[in-house]
Amino acid sequence: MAKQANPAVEVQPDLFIERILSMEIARVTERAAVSAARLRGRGDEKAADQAAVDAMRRELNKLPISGTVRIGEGERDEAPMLFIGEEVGTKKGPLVDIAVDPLEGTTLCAKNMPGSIAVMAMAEGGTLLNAPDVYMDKIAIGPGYSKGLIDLDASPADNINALAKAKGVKPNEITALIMDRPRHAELIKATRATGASVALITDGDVAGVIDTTDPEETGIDIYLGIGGAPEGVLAAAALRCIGGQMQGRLILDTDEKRSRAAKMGVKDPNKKYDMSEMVRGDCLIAATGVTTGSMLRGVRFKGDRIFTHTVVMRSVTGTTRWIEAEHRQLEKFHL
Ligand code: VTB
Repeated sequence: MAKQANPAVEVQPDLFIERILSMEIARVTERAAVSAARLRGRGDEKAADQAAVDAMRRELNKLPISGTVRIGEGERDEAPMLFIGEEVGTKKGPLVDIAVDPLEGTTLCAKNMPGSIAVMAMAEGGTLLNAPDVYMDKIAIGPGYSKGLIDLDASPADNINALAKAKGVKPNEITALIMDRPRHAELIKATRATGASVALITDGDVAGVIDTTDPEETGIDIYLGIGGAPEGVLAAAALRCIGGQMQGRLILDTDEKRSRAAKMGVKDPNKKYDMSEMVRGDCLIAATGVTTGSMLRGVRFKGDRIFTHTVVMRSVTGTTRWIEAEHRQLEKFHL
């Protein structure tokens, strides 16, 4: 009788590891979120960020991967931990690129305002854009539209009108999410001039971009404007998993920034990146709520129990998992 194949060994080894990692990655963001959440509302952004970084690094180093941080806390000389280029993991596993923002929305956490998250992405080795910590001009919409419907170089009016037409609504039924910054005064004016509604956020544009993928739930149709480049790459990873369109351009407006970017392999400082160029391979992304936001509930502490809310997305299958976890406060597990 022919020997029965063991399904576990039939799976391509890399894919198999990646499936296991989709649970492990949740553990990493859960721990970072819990550590940051203990410092919610204390007015100390640095302390909250540091707590999240420490926890994320500790958990990352337990993962069976040979990881390299591509998007991290900063460049080596300014970030002692999770700096760009740092190697993480047990080094016994697949080569992967890592993008982290242990506390996205440090100000939101320090002020105990909605929407701070712990977030990280993992992609096949050598496939994540090596972006320096500069600004990025971004545009994003959710899934279901023809490719090229919106363009970073088109005017807000052209983009809003094209989106409204494709959605079958009037421009005044479109809502654009923009970060509330003086640099966006013209953009906000031009967007409102189309009749569209503008929703402003003070921080946290990874979640802001993700909001475009579920307009019925979030009320957001399009993301426009300038935020951090690292946050742009993380958002691109999420959209690679959920679907949608995104473009970004690094803002390299000084010689110093251009030379930093060049050292990281950016050949054309004016390049417009499609999301598939920011994240070129298969990826996984996880985010855990620190303070409650549009997408995730914040960490809740109840007696000796801790409750976390996490989303894990995987590009290979397009699966999105929502994980409600109940943890016990155990010091030996750093909880
Ligand atoms: C951006 C945005 C982030 O900080 O990096 C922003 O992408 C910094 O922009 O989501 P400013 O210099 O204008 O404050 C966040 O809002 C939070 O880290």
